[in-house]
Amino acid sequence: MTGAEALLNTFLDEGTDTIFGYPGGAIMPVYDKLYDYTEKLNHVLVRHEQAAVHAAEGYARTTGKVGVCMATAGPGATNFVTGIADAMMDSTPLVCVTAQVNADKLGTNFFQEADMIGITIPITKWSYQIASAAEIPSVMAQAFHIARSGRPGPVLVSITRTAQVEELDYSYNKEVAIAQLGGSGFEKPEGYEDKVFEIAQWLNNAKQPLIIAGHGVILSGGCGKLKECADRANIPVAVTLLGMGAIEQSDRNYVGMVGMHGNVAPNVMTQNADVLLAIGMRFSDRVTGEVRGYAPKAKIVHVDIDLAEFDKNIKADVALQSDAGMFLETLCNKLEYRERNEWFALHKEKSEMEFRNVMKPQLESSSLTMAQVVDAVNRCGSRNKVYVTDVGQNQMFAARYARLDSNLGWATSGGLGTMGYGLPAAIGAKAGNPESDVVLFSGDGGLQMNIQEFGTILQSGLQVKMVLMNNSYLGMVRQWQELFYDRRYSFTHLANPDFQMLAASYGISSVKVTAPEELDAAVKQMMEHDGPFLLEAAMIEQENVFPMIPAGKTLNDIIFE
Ligand SMILES: Cc1ncc(C[n+]2csc(CCOP(=O)(O)OP(=O)(O)O)c2C)c(N)n1
Repeated sequence: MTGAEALLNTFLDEGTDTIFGYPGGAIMPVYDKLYDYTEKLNHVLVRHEQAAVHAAEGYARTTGKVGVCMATAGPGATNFVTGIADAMMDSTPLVCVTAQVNADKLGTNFFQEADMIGITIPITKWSYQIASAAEIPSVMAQAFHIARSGRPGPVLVSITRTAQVEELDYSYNKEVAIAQLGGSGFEKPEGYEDKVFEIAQWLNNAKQPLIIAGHGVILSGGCGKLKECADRANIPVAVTLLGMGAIEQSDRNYVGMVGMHGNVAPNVMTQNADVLLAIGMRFSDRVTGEVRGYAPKAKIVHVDIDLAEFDKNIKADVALQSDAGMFLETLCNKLEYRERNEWFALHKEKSEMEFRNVMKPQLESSSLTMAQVVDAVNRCGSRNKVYVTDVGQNQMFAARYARLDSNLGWATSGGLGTMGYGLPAAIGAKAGNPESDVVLFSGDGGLQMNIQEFGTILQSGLQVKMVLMNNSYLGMVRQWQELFYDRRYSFTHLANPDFQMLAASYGISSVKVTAPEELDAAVKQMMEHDGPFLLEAAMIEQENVFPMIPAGKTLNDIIFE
């Protein structure tokens, strides 16, 4: 078969059911073969290559599988860059395939030649250029393995046109290909059990221990073990923005989300903990605030699969390289139950204070708030929901108020904070979860960053439920201008189109709400509608996300207004 056909067969051999992509000259041999594969492979035609990557991210994050996207050479390939960088920051397993000019034309500035290896080295786990068809099966097997193993991340495979049209004898021998990479995955090193025992002793002796669970817990499949550990030892568990879903929010040990716009209790508890166990998280600046004042009383235990994370932002007293799930499994039977009534009472006190001072006023406000919108969606419908957000205030309100149904029910752009992520990621999430209600929360700025993807919804028929929180501002930047730049609203007001007319032109039904009392009926209409739907919530312009830890301040410096 040809290299093009071989490439498609590697997708099938990897169990890929959906590819997000966009064709062009250099990748035409692959798209030509795809014409014969539509029964076996679902291809979602996006409207911009950046969206293909975000869609693959949304798919990966909400299915636990590797996301796959495909583009042509040159501008198609360079349009991937933001998405790839986003996936790298958020440890999202992707195989991104881009075409390249003929092998004998490499380096000649041939039409649509862009050096994707050079461009993507810093933002991929691995990147490789295939110059001959014979390499395709083994390189693709390696690509999928690298994307999903260890700390997951994006892999870029650039395939020359030559490799696509050449013939090869196809066989897919994954084990051999992976063995060629060397290494055997993560295995417990010497002394591992002793170190885990020592960590367990610290936790058992701690009066005020806190676990902070990050994305790594979800990626490693460690959520069940996390709950078991927390139950067994009676230790509160906080999550990061990307760790949302690692533990059920209704769990008695769950204390909320940490960080800049996190809940008060877990931030205060971080500052008062005597042992802080951070698992599968990287102490991002959005989590720690000013590092010099972070967790001043705590012995810090950092468990992560990526050695490079240790002592990068926060110096740990004990750092243990491990798969999060494997660590939790090893830890569990070493933990002992301790009463920690005062410690949990602190959580209760701070949560009630936050509810009284921030959440209740937002939920009961007479003008429409983002909190009310998220809350109304939570309350509607009985099917499993998957929440996807864009970036900005909408994202932080969603994070603060969304009630998740599963550990894969949440997709958001954390590390890179990429506006424009939401709409395509929701499309990918829906492609991967046809039985779930996929709900997007987006701002008016972020929606317009990839609004061309309405066309993808039109053509694919994917029933994404889109909630547009329209405040006619780049809200999060406006908030910072109000708080830290003397209310000089420099270029943050947006003159917006009529979003309902725009949606209608793509065959998307919609409703607009302007007052809290209209919300429930509109959300019900959206959820019950048999098709994609846009709910536009026209918000007040001045709404701010609180509590907040201003940039450069410590977790002690939470502001409420
Ligand atoms: C691609 C990109 N450009 C710029 C920013 C900086 N930025 C962060 S939040 C934000 C405002 C978002 O506004 P909007 O989408 O309307 O959402 P809101 O904050 O109002 O909910 C901006 C401009 C970004 N994160 N990503």
